[in-house]
Amino acid sequence: APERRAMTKPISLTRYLIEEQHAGRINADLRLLIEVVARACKTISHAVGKGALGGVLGDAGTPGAASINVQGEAQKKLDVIANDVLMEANAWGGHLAGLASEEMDHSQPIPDAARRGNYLLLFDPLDGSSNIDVNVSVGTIFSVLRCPDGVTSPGDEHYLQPGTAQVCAGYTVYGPSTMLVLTVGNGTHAFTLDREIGSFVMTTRGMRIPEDTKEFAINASNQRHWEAPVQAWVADMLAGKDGPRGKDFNMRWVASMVADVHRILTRGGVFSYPLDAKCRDKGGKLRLMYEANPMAFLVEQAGGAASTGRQRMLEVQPTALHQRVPVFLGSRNEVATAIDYHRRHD
Ligand code: AHM
Ligand code: MG
Repeated sequence: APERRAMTKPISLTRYLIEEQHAGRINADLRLLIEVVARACKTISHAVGKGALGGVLGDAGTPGAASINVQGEAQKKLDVIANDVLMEANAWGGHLAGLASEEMDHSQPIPDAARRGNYLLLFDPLDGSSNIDVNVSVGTIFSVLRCPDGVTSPGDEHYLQPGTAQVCAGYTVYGPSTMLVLTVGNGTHAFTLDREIGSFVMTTRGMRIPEDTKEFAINASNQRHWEAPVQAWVADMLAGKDGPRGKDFNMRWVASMVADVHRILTRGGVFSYPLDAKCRDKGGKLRLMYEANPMAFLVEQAGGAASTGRQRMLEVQPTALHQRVPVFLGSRNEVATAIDYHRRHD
């Protein structure tokens, strides 16, 4: 007789969240908040997937008058659509005291007391949007904080909590398949969107980033603008087997942080967006609250490390909602090596 193999049925995101609630790790409000974000990401996934057929590619605004966001960057149509979808979905959910987006100048409190909850949601609605028009992966990144006690109408200052205060972080990558990667502080787990059924199904429980790696991600066109420690670190990797590192390295750069971090969570590697002459005045290129902190939480929960090069990312005390930071994250031993180069050069 053919051997009967024990079938372990994959669980849905909904079931995973209910189990976390029963284990006392999240409450019903946070569970429902994550469900609302996941539902919004399905809508964004659908819009991204339509591509040119949906008329959603290209710049927002009118020809000759491109719309510019708070970061001083031209907005893509899909940046605006993704932001609207997330705003719309979350404003009436009842679990938030306020929300903040990379695409909006200021955070927004939830005005209606009947629809107000205790959490603060931050998101980058469509990260890597320079890749939209060329059909390369983009993503949504989000982070959840608690609204400070007694605050009913949170302002920007109430979001300025270090990354260690995050109660949940995640991203959705809109790639060949759409995947949601999530942590509520109990490991990092990956869910793949089953498009026919319309639900996220857990496909990896407990992602683990290998401690060592031979793969790095950096925009090498900025090389001449980097600081001395980064110059030395990358030069030594490029020197390969015969150099001080004694091994050959490979390089990958998607230019969508979500896709680069997803690769690192899947097979290891180190991602870096250091200070350079172009972004030094701003403190870095990537945003602490919408990009660096949620990714740092996910990476640490998968056994990796995340740093500014000089400080653990999650311990940075934010001073502004749209603050930028240098980023080094991924395989813990390689991040430690990058930190070591900073220590030696400082
Ligand atoms: P965005 O939020 O405006 O899309 O910018 C962030 C993106 C990251 O996804 C990516 O790592 C980086 O910018 C790419 O930068 P570069 O264009 O210098 O390669
Ligand atoms: Mg971004």
